[in-house]
Order: sequence, then C-alpha cells, then structure tokens
Amino acid sequence: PARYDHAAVEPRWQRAWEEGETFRAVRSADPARAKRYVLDMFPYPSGAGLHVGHPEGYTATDIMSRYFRMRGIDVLHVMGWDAFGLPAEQHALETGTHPADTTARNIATFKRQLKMLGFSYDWSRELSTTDPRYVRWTQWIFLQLFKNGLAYQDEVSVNWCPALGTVLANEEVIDGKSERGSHPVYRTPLRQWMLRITAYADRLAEDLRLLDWPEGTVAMQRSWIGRSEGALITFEVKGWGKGSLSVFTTRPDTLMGVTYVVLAPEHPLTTWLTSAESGASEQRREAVRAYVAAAAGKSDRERLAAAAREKTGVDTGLVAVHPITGVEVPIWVADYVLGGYGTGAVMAVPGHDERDFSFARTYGLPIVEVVSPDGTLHDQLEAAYVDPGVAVRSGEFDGLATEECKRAVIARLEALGRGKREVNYKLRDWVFSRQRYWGEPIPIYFPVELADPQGDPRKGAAHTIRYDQPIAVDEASLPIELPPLADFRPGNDPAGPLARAVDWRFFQQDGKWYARETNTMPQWAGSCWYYLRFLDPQNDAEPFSQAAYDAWMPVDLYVGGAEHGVLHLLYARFWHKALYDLGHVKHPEPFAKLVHQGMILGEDNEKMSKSRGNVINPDDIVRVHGADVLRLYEMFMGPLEAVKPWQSAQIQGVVRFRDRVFATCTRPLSDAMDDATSRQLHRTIKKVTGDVEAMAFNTAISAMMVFVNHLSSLPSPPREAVLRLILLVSPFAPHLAEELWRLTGHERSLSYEPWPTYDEAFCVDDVLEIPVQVNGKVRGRVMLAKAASEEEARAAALGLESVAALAAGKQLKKFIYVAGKIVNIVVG
Ligand code: ANZ
Repeated sequence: PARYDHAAVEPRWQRAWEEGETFRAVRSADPARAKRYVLDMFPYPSGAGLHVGHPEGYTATDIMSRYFRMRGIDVLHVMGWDAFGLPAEQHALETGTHPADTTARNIATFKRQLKMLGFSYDWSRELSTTDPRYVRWTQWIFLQLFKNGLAYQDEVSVNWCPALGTVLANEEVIDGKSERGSHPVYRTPLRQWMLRITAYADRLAEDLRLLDWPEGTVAMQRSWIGRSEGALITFEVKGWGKGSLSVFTTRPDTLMGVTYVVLAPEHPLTTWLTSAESGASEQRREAVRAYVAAAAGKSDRERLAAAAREKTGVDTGLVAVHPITGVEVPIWVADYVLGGYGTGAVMAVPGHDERDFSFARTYGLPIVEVVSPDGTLHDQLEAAYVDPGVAVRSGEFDGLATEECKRAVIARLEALGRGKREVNYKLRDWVFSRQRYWGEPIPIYFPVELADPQGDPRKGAAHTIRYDQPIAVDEASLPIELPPLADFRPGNDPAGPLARAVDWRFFQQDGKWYARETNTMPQWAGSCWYYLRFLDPQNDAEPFSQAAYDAWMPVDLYVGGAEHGVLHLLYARFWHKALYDLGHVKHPEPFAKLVHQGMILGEDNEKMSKSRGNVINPDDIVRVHGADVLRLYEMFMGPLEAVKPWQSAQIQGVVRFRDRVFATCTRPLSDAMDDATSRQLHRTIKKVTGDVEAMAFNTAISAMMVFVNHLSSLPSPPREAVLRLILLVSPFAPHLAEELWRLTGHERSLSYEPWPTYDEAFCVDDVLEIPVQVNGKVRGRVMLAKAASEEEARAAALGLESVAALAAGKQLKKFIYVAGKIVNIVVG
C-alpha cells in the first residue's frame, strides 16, 4: 500500500480549496436553512509569527465550521488582522522599519502559516484594521459616539507611561507597570478623549444573563463593572465656600455610627485646603500638601496595598455636620479613600468597616457599635463587625434589621433633603486617546487662534488650539489617514508624534486655521467591531449592509483566549450596545456563545517564551508531520478549555493514527458489513457527533482511534464503514480525508457531503433475552436490542433452529411481538 505523503497532499488540497472557492460563505435564500457565524479572535500579527497557541482555538472553530457545513448549515468563518497598536509599533521601533512595512510583512507570514494549516476560512473577506477602507468606518463609528455624547474630552488623571510615551487604560496597567513591556506608569492630569462606557454599566452587567459564556468570564466582567447599591449622603462642611460634601456608602444603616469623615487626596476640598484661600495655618496646609504629593506617586493598587498594611492620614481641622444628629465630626484626608470611586469621600464607621476601624485605632478616633448581631450591646469592639444585624445606639432606628434599617435611613434622609438611594459602579469611562503614531487618527479638529492673524502655525507662528471647541470631521471625507512620518517615535510632547506632522495637522478652511486632533485610538478600537465588518467587508457605502447583518448575526460561536475577559470583550459589547441604540444592529449582544481555549504550555509545564527557550514553532511540526497531525495533536492534548503542556512524545501516537486511517481506507474494501463492525460504526458516529457538538474533540478523536483499530484488524474493511469514517475524520484532518475521498472514487470535495447518521438501535447497550413461544410452548430464546423493531424480532425468532424446525412446511398463522417481553408464533 502507498505511503501517505503529507508534504505533497496537503498543499495540493489547499490549492484545490482556494481555486474552487470551496469555503466562500454564501447565505441561502431559504429562510428555513440554519446559519452559524463561527469566529476566532483575530490575531495581531507580531513579528514572532504564529505560535502553537493560535492553531488551538483556530482548529476548534475550523472543526465546528466544517461540521456545520456537512450538517447542511450555512457557515461564515473568517480571518483578519488586528494590526494597529503598541505591539506592532514597538516591533517597528526595535527593527527600525516603518510600522506599515512591518505590519505588511507580518501579515504575510501569518497568512502563509494559517493557509498551511488548511483552515476553511472565506479568505475573500480577509480584513486588516489598518486598511484605510476599514479605518474609515472605525472613525465613522467614533463620530457616531461623539455626536451622541458618548465620546468627550476630559482633563483626567491618567496612567502616563514615559517609556512607551503614551497614556494607558487602567486595564493595561498591572501593579504600576504597563501590561506590555512592564514599564513604570505614573499618574498625571492630561487632556484625553473618553468613551462613556459608564452609561452602559447597568446593561453591560444585566445582559450577561443573555450569554452562553464561561462562568469565570461572566463573573470577571461583573466584578469589573462592580455594581454597588447604597446611598449618597450629604454632610455640611463648616467654613468651606461650597458648603457640603457627599459620600457614597453601601451601609446607610450605619449612619448613626459615623465618627469622622475622610477625603481622598484628590478631593476638591482637599485641594482647596492646600490653598491660601482656605485660611488654614501654613503648617496645616503644608502637611496636607506633602501628604497629597506622596499619594500622587502611587497607583490606586499600590495605595490600597500600602493601606492594607498601615493606614496614614492628616487631620484637616475642618468639621462636618452629621445630617441627622447635627453632631460635628472631624474631617481627615487619607489615601485609603480613592479619588476615582464614589464621590472620593467616605463617612467613616469604624465599628463596622475594617479600614475605618484600623484608621480609628491608629489615630485614636472614637469607635461606636451601632449594629449588633443579636441586638445586645457590647462595651468594646475587638474588631469591626461587618455582618448584618440589628441597629443599636441608633435612636429612632433602634431594633431595625440591617436591610430594613437601610431603607428607613434613606427615607429619613430623603425627607430631610440630605440623601438618596444610589447605585455606584467601579467601571470608569474609557480613556480612549493614545499619544502614538500607529493607530487610527481621531477624526476631530479644533479652531486655531493666532496671535498674528497673518501667521502660519505650520511655520511656528504663536497660536492657541481651542480644544474646548471640537469639530467632527465631515463623514464624507473619512478616512483621515495617518500622515507619512519618518520619525514616528513617541516624544515627551503629550500631543503625540502626529503633532510633528505640521502640514497634516494644520489646515485652512474659509480663511481660518484649524488643527487636527493628534491623538490616535487605542488598539482596542479596531477589534470593537471587526465581527461586523466581516459581514460585508467590501462595502464602501456603509460599514455593513442590513441585509448582510440579517444574514449572519449574531456571532454564534466565538473562540479566543481568556486573557480578553474584560478588555476586548467588554469594549466590544459596549460599542455593540451603542450601535444598537443608534439603530445599526438588532441584537443587544454580539457574541452568543463564547469559549476560551486553554493555554498550551511548554514541555516543562512553563509558559512558552523565547527566554525560556521552550517555544514550539508550528512550521517545524507541519514540515515534519504535516498540518493534519498538528491539528489532530492539538485537539487530542486534552479538553479544549484546559491548560496543558506540549508533549512531543505524544505526537507519534497521532501520526500512527493518521497513517493507520490512510492504510486502512486504501486497502481492498468489501461490500458486506459484519454485525460487530456495524455496531461499532454506529456507536462511533454517535460518539463523534455528540462530542463535536459539545466541542469535546479529544474524546471524539479517541473514539475514532478505537474504531480504526477495529477496521484495520479486518482482512478487507467494509466500504460503507470506511466512507463514513473518512467523513467523520474530515473536520479534524481535512487534507487526509479529501485525499481518501478521492481515492475511494469521489470527484468533488467532501466539504458539503452530509454528515454520517447513525441508527440508535445499534448503539443501545442493553440487549434483552426474549423467550420465543411456538403454539403456546417456549421453544427457545433470542437476544434482542431493547429498541428492536417487530421486523428484527421476527427475523431473530424465525432464525432460531428450534423454531425453524417446527415451522418447516407449515403456515405461519400468527406472529406477535410484545416488545421487550415475548415472541408468540402460531403455526399450523
Ligand atoms: C460607610 C460604611 C460603613 C461603609 C460600613 C462600609 C461599611 P463597594 O462595595 O466597593 O462599593 N467607599 C466609598 N467610596 C470610597 C472611595 N472613594 N475609596 C475607598 N472607599 C470608599 O464599597 C462601598 C464602600 O466603600 C462605602 O460604604 C464606603 O464605606 C467605601 F459599615 O460607607 B462605606
């Protein structure tokens, strides 16, 4: 028998698919026909090329796509490039080439590698986020957000990363360092474009219910959004011009236990205190100023970590008036209160909040018990009692249980006009500007005021850019393309490198000068809506047509890494909801079902990395063993979602399986099928079908291995069994299967052959022993499947020698089969 030559076979089939446009996604006009939109998280084409983690998820979605096609379902399966952003630019900086050239080269490498793996993408829909035809619509969506109040500018305290020369989102900062590259990050105020994701906080949390997503990811998003119910309470401040400050609390029931109020170092009242206007002593102002300066050097995380060890703070000398009792309590500044959460001020209840308790202990502030587990009073608290209980020492609220007490306190505050119910979110608005070159320009410009009206700002004439008067670029003139820039490195100008492209930045219109926004969008922008562009990638009149939307949306299956749990997956949901409200999309959520593939570790059980020298290159595996082996191996390693180490030794088992399938299916075949084989065949079809539906690919492959072992033990395997095996194997090892399909006499690709079906009767495990009566007397017993039909029972019963002897030469007058119980035959 011929040996299987993957190096010849695989490229040949890849060419055949390409030339035959085998995987072009076509939506049938028949509304009864089902569709599946099967999407991978598209890669950013790094200089390192594909790593073995990529084909894991991509093989899984490819198996599903191929399976769905064989089930007669229309499939949209697509691939593209997330090619803007820091990684591409950093790589360009390291290698000294322009990001556009680097990106084009990297895309070419990725594409070659993906094609080499035989994925059934509709390549005619390929897109890159950097393509001006794509950028145009990314900018267009930004303008829709801007025109609807969802994009705005703000002077915000941002995470400034000098090494990267840009501002980073909170999500991109880990332990005070940049997520990419681990460079130090500092907080500083800067003009930024913001996206109002907080306007969607409630729906982003609420609609998680609609999704078939991994529990962990849903929980992560929920806690990232961080919804808290509580109250906003107002305290009068004595001697402050603004009069009062408000606090957010989740425990209004503890109001009667407030013994002081704490301000964040960033609170406006704190800032006022450091000014001469406050009238505070120079000494006190200096103390507050020093404390604020120290806090500014720390990230929120560091502040909370430090505060967990030891609380620090400064007494401001000001007092706040309790909204119900009128008692005066001191106001402190402390960095355990964060400027960016709630109102940046808290009412301190040391009896029932751990942070307040340790702060009160440190500074000798009073601790009062106002909630008791059972209503009895305790003289001294050894620790904060944080659980619910019964209100004590709370005057009119005494005796109320915690939940009831919250409502009563809020009602009282409302009556006094000093408080109300409030829902708060941890989620912050999204800092959307980047001071980098390699991103989508933000399509906004501003009026320029010149000191000398004849001056030319491109030549350095003194001018002021009116950032307070942003103007949307006319939609018809999109895209705003990046200017060619020889030096695209970040600098210390927070306006970013585009500010250096003065001929691009400044322009005249009706005799007036204007300046373009020089900030660019973050990498996340392009990936916020690429799944929509795949629907209609050649459309130059709109981002996608409604017909294309109706044909394919929503995404039925989305597969990608769990590391995108809160970044990309939250941002994309937000854009989708904004587009939903503006009438551009019809589903409240874009991704119905989400699956995360588990990380593939090195042989040493460590994360694969260049520095550890444990990286497996897919090119090497394909060269030696072929694409089908890589696909099969990655699916055979273990459950898709599991984290699992690469084990070169196990690849041999998969190679043997592939070669055995080839050898078995190319032997002389028989036209008859024995019972045992047919039983095994049906069971294998059932098992593989169920496993593919459940995306349990490793067990599906095991089942096929067992079946092939059986077939290979037969002198000439039944043709019927072999043909069905080829179809079963095809989503996993498509090149091998196509080759065998052709060798077994088929002309067309098997991509749209009906998926094999099975007969449940062959799959039932319990076989019953049934007595057979002839003319009222038991003459024998037959083994019958529980679900056996009357036909099968008759054939089995009449096949018994004892029965055949009695019936010989007589007329069969009656045949009765009581299913699972008895066969009754009357002859005469
Ligand atoms: C009084 C109180 C009494 C509180 C009590 C808790 C227990 P979550 O669930 O995270 O929303 N808080 C409010 N704003 C803060 C800020 N900017 N920085 C630090 N802490 C802040 O927590 C809300 C609670 O965290 C609020 O309820 C407030 O403390 C504190 F027995 O108010 B509580």
